Amino acid sequence: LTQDDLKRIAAYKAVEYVRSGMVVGLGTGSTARHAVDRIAELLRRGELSGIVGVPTSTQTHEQALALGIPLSDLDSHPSLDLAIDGADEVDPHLNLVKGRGGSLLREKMVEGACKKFVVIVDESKLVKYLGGSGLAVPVEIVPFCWKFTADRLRQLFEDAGCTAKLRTFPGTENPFVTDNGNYIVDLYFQKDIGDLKAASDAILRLAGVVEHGMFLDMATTVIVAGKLGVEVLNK
Ligand code: DER
Repeated sequence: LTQDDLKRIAAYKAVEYVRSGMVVGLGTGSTARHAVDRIAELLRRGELSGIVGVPTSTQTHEQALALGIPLSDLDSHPSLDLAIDGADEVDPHLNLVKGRGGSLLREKMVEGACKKFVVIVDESKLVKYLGGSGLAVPVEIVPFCWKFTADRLRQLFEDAGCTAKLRTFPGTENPFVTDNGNYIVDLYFQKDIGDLKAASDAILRLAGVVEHGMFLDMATTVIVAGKLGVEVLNK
């Protein structure tokens, strides 16, 4: 079983939660991609009908459009039945890090507006504490004086050995720009940042910050596909 097989297994399991007539948040990334494909397949086979998809990125919008999934948005559907999306990290309390694909703002808006948020991961995403994988916790910031904001973010977590790095397009010095025209600063921690709610509040208090990639107390179900099988974790 390759890692992509595990992603597909988790995604197909999540799509079992989709009922005909639902408004479904469509996630972004290599795992969520399989869920979007599966929903389209079941619509084609007539096993699902009347589904409306609300995409969490232009990337997912294009994928779903090409597959013929009827699409809408939060303005028309302020409350969704279900959202399915991947994650970069999952801690034991089902708190998440998301956003390494750069879509965290629209993901958090859509997934914050749904009754049920089903997260799909392969087992490599499970961590003891957020930031624990040594990979980034993304923060979406306005481009104006981004150095100032990046350094304020770094100072917030000085005692956790934080470094802040502007995300650039791979192999270039050009800043990555999100679907919303903003930049992303990736925060790297050497130690556990402890109280996640306090960390979230401190980040969001900085005027230059738009949103961060810690999804606290948002997932209702996490489906973990591993070599030994699939585990369904409920809040
Ligand atoms: O960038 C994102 O928020 C993605 O959903 C990410 O959290 C998971 O992407 P992956 O399924 O490609 O690992």
